[in-house]
This record gives sequence, structure tokens and C-alpha cells, in this order.
Amino acid sequence: MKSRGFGIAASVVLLSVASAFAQQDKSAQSTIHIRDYCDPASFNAVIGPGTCVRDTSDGAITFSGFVTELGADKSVGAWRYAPGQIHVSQGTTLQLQSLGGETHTFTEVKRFGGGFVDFLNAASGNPVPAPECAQVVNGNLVPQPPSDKNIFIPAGGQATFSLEPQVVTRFQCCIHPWMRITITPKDQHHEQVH
Ligand SMILES: [Cu+2]
Repeated sequence: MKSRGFGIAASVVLLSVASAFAQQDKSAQSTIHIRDYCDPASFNAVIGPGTCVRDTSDGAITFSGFVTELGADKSVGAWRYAPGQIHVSQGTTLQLQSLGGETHTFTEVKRFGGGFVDFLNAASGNPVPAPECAQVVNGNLVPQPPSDKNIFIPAGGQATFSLEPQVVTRFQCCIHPWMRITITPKDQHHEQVH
């Protein structure tokens, strides 16, 4: 009798664990789109072949248009993570999907900063690189190698990122430093503080 009672209790525990997992599963994925609007002809002519690979049937921004907007705004709106801010449940996996034509990085940083391209850092007002993006060696920017927390995503590419629970995380592109996203846990207390 004793062992049967234990068996039932154990089954109940197992069932609630299973349903907790099922519940978590439902909200455990969040899709982040990585976007740009590069024009292959002009980007590849200026930066090099293969820099931009995309279908332009819904339009494109030329390299000179990109530079003009960057100069005026310190950012180019069409180069972005979408959304740029999310609240997630515990144990969420990010599904990263590039809808753009250039390579971007999805890099976890402690504080937002510049990336590893001098010109884009200067033009976007981020003179100091985030250390997770680049090291400065003899005055030159040396990109950090790809890793689990520094993911290089090619045009049209996909990747996943498992978030640590209960931690605010910040990600940026190490090429285009204005591409940023802040991810906040849903039950974070500081939401109620202000
Ligand atoms: Cu980028």
C-alpha cells in the first residue's frame, strides 16, 4: 500500500512537471528578424562582390543612400533587429532569422558600443568598440572570433540562441552598431519599480 501511494504521488509530480514543460514550450520561442535593405549593385561595387545578396523586388537602398542616412541620423532605420525590444518568459529560445542581404552579427554585449568597422563606428557615433565585438590592437580594430555568443549570420541565414533565465540581455550587430535589442525577462521586478 505504501509503495502504491508513493507511486501515485510520483505520477502526480511527473504529470505536473510534464505540464510545466508543455506550458513553457508554448511561450519558449521568440522570433527575431534581422533586416537590411541593401542594394546589391551599389554595395558590391563599393565594398566588394558578395557583400549584398538579396532580392530587390520590394525595393532597396543604394550605398550612397545608406551613407547619407547614416550621416544624418547616425543610424539607418532599415538595418535593424525587429523587434528591438522584447519581454520573454523563462527558458526562451530566440529564433534568429535574417531577411537581409548582408552578413550581420548577433552578439551579446554587457554594454552597447561600436563594432569592428571603423567607418561605421565613427559615422554612428560609437567610437569605442564593445569588447565583445572587437579588440583594439595597435590602433586597429580586430574582430572577435565567432562563438555561441557572437553569432555571424549570413544573408538569409538562421540561428538559435538560448537565453539565460532572469537576466536582462543586450545584443548588437558588430558591423552595424545601431542594430540593437534588449531582452528583458517577463517577471523582472524592476518593471514594477518605476
Ligand atoms: Cu549588421
